Amino acid sequence: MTHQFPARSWAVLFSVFPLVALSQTPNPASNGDEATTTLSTVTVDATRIEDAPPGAVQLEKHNLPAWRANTSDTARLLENIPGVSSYGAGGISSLPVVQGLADDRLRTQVDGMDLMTACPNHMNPAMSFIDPTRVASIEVYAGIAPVSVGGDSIGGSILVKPAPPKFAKADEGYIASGELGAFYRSNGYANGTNLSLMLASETLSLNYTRSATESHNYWAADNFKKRGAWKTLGERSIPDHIVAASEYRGSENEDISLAWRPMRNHLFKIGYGEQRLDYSGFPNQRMDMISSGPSADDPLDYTINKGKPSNVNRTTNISYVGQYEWGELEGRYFHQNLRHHMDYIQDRFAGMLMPMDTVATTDGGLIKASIGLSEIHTLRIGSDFQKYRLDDWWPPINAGVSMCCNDFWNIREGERDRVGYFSEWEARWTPAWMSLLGVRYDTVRSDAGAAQGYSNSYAGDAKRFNAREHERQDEHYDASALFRYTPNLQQTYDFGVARKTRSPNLYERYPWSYNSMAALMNNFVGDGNAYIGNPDLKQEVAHTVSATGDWHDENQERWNFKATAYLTYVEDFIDAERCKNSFNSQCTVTNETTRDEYVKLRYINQSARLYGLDLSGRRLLGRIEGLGGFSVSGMASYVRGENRTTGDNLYHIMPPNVKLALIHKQGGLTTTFETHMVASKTNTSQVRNESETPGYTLFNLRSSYEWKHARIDAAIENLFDRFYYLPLGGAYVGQGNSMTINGIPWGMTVPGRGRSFNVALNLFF
Ligand SMILES: [Cu+2]
Repeated sequence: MTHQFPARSWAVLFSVFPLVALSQTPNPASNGDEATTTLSTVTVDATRIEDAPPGAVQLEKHNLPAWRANTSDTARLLENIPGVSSYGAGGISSLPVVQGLADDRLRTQVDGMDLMTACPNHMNPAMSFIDPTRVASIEVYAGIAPVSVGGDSIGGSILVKPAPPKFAKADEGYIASGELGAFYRSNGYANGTNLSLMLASETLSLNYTRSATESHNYWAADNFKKRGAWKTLGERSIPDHIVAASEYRGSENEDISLAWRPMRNHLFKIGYGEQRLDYSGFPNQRMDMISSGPSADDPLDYTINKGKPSNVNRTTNISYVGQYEWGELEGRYFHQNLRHHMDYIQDRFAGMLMPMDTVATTDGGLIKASIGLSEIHTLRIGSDFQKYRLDDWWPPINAGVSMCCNDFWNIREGERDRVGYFSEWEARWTPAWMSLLGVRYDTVRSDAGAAQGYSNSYAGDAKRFNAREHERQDEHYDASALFRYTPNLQQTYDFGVARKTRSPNLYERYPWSYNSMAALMNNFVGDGNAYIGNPDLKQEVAHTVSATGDWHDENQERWNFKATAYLTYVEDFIDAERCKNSFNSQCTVTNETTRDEYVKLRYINQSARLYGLDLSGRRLLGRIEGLGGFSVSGMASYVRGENRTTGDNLYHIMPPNVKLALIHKQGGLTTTFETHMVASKTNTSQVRNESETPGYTLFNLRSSYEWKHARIDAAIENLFDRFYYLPLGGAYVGQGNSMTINGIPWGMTVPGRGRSFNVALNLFF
C-alpha cells in the first residue's frame, strides 16, 4: 500500500512548478472599474458577498429563497442555471448534470468539502448532505473550470456554500439573530421546518442550523403503470398515478460552526455537521435506503425498522483564510464518516428482504496561496487531497444458496486516494484583457480487497476477480486557459480551452459478480439495468473548447443576454457494453441484442463527443404607475452527446428545453409566471435500452412577499396538472420484484409531479 500525504507533497510542489519570475510588488486594491471588479479575488471579509470568479455562474441570490421554498433537494436549485439539469433519484438526492456530464464527472464541493457517496446506487451524493434552506450561494463552473477548482473531473465544478459567518462591529458588543421557517407542499404532503441561530462578538461567531423534512409518495397527473401482477406484490396496493418508493421520512440536518477572527485579516472556522435519514425510496432503483436488522434469535432473519436512521453522515470541517501583504492563504481539512443501509420499503415487494451495508470515510484538504505579484499578475498555487475508504457488504439471509450464508462482499477495503497540485496565473493585461492559465497534476490510486459471494454459487466469479491485481495508479495532466475580453461596459467575451481527466470510481472498477441479482444492485444512473465493473478501465480525458458572449446595459440592471457554445471530446469515456454469453455464461445470448428489456452491462472505455448551446437573458420591461414593475427572463439549452466508438447516443441527455418567466414586482411582493417547454427525447442510448419521452410544457406560478421580519412564499407548480415523463427521471422500478432483471416490465419512465400547492413561511429575528 502506498500512502501519500499532502504535507510532503506540498514541499514537492515548489520544485514541480517553479514560480514565474515576475515583479514582487504587493497587489493593490481593485481599480473600481465595473467590468473588472467581477474578476477580483475573494477577500476574507466574511460579511462581503463574494463575486463570481472567472468562468463561474452564480445563482442569483435574490431568487434563492423563492426556489428553496419549492424543493428539499439542493441539486434541483441548480436547474435555474442555463445548461444544468438533474438526474432523478430519491426525494432529496438528485444528481446534477452540467452540459451533459453528471455525478462523478463533476467536482462538487459543499462548504469547501469534496464529499463522497457510499452506495452502489449513489443514493447519498454530496449535495444531499446540505438542506436547501442552509444554502446561501452556489457557483457553477459549467465548462472551463480554473484548475484550482477542478481536478479528477471532466465536467464542471459546483461549489455550494452556506452563509459566511457574521461578526459584530466594533461598537456593537454582541449581535444575535435567527431564522425560523416551515413549509408544506400538497403533492406528497411534503413538509419540513428549519431553524438557524447566530450569536457573535467582534471576534467570535457561533452558528447553529437545523432542518427536518419528510414526504409521502408523490403523484403524477395521470396513471402511468403497465398492466400486470408485478405491481401487486407490495404490502399495500398503490394506485396507478402514485410514484411508489418516492417517499422519505426522518430527514434531519444539523450543523454547528464556530468562526474566530482574532484580527481583521485572519479567519478560522470549525464546523460539525450531521445528516440523518430514516428512510427514502428510490423509484428508479431496485433498492431503498431503509433500516433492517436481524431478529434476536435468528441472525439470518431480518425485519424492517422504519424508525431507525438508515443513512448517517457526519462531517468535521476546519478551515483558515488569511490576508497577507503578499496575498491570501487558504487551508482546509475535513473528515467525513458515512454509514448507509439499504433494503426494501415493503410497499414495493412484501416479505422480500435484502440487507445491504455501506460504510465509507473520506479525509480531504486543501492548501492554496494567491500571491499578488504585481498590479497585473496574480499567481495561485496549491495542493489538495482526498483519501476515501469504502466497505460494501450484504449480510446473508434465509433464502437458499442465492443469499446464504456468508456476507456478500461487493467491495471490500475499497480505497481511492487522490493528491493534486495546481498552479494558476491570472493576468489583467489591460482593463479589457484578462487571461487565466493553469496547469494541474493529480495522482489517483485505487484498490479493492478480495471479493466473496453469499455461497459457493458465486465462487467462479469471486475466484476470477481475486486472482487479479486490483490496485491501479492513474496520473492526470490537466491544463486550462481562459481569456476574457471586455471591450466596453456593455460586452464581455470569454474563450476557454481545457484538458481534464477523471479516474474511474470504485463502482466502475470493482463490482465483480455476473450474477443478475448482484449486478442489478450496482447501478448509479437509474436506468434499471445490471452493471459489472471493469478493473481495466482507464481514466477519461476530456478536451473542451468553450466560448461565451455576454451583452448587457452598463449597470447590468435593465437587460442582459448571454450565449455559451461548447464542444467536448472525451477519450476513453466510460460507457457500457452488453455482457455477452462469451464473456460469462451468466449472460444470455438474448442479452446481446434485446431492445425492450433490462440488460446486463459491463463498463468499457469508448470515445465520446458532447456539444451544445446555452442561452439566457432578462429584460426590465418597465413600470406602470400603481401596478409596479415588470420584467421577463428566459433560458434555453441544447446538448448533444454521442458515443464516437459505437455511434450510439449517450445516456440521459436532456432534450432541448426553454424556460420563460414574466416577473412582476410591487413593494415587497414578487410574482412570477413561468413556463418550461421541453422537447421529446428521441436520441436515446441503445446499449442501455433507454426509453424515449414525449415533449411537454409546464406552467408555474410563484409569489413571495417580504416584510422586515418575515417572508412568505407561495407557489402552484404544474398549474394545469399536466402529465409528463421526466426526461432524466430514469426507469420506473419502484414496485414489484426488483431482484429479478425483468420481474418489472421494461419501458416505464418515472413521471413528473402533478399539480402541487406549495407554501413556505420564514421569520427573521
Ligand atoms: Cu444505497
